[in-house]
Amino acid sequence: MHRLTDKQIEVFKQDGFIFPLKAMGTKEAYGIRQRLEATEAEQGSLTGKFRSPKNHLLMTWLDSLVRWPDILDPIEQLLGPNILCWGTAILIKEPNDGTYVSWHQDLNYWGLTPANVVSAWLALTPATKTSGCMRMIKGSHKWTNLVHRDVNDNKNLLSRGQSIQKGIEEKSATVLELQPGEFSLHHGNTAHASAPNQAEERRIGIAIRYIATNVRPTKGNDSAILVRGNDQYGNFHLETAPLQDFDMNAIAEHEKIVKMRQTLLLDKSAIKKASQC
Ligand SMILES: O=C(O)CCC(=O)C(=O)O
Repeated sequence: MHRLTDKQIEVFKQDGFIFPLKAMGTKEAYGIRQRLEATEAEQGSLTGKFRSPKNHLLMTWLDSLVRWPDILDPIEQLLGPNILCWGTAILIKEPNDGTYVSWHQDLNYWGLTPANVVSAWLALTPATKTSGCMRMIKGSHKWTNLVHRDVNDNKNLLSRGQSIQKGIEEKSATVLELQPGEFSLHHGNTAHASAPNQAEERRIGIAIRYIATNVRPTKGNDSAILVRGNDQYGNFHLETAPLQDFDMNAIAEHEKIVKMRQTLLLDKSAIKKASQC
């Protein structure tokens, strides 16, 4: 069990993020990368047709990852014993493909309140300054009313190109470098971004969105999967885990849930892809 120290919890409260934490060894991370790449080989690009915030409903290896004890234990220290996973994002930047993530706060558009929301971002390949790892602004989780604007750009991995308009001092950003098997945790209001991958290898990360069961959806009916404890609130439709990769029931569950999410997060004009981040 990897418990956070009191100091680490304090750093999270002050800064709005913490890294690097260890989920697994490099061999195990490589094993997960192989499962991911086998899925890509069988099903097609996970950033194209199968880009989805609910891939954990289709892939058993991803379902295991959202329940990974060495990730959930620190999450429990931050969110309490009853935890839902609201979404996952498979975030791949190919070498020199130019894709990036603009500065944003997740909760600006996720439609969740209160802000008991923490993302774990697990590296499956080295996430370095060169490969386009995340950058974050310390203390920005306490900022409110930051104006975001949707900026249309196909290279932006965000669904609507949501971007903070002003107030970010790039120079003050912390660079969250991670080795395979390591992860970071960030609060739902922490301002973050990432630059294109200029390394020779793919940059592969998996983001897992955790919420406490007392969180409520503010934009209509929403869904999540219980990963620890009990759900005493019933604020979310509870999703069903896949029994096998891409089996018929899993595909049907995924389709139903993704439709619900798309209508929640995207403007009708912007339904070009399901939102991941
Ligand atoms: O993978 C990235 O570079 C950015 C991911 C992100 O914005 C997130 O996990 O909230």
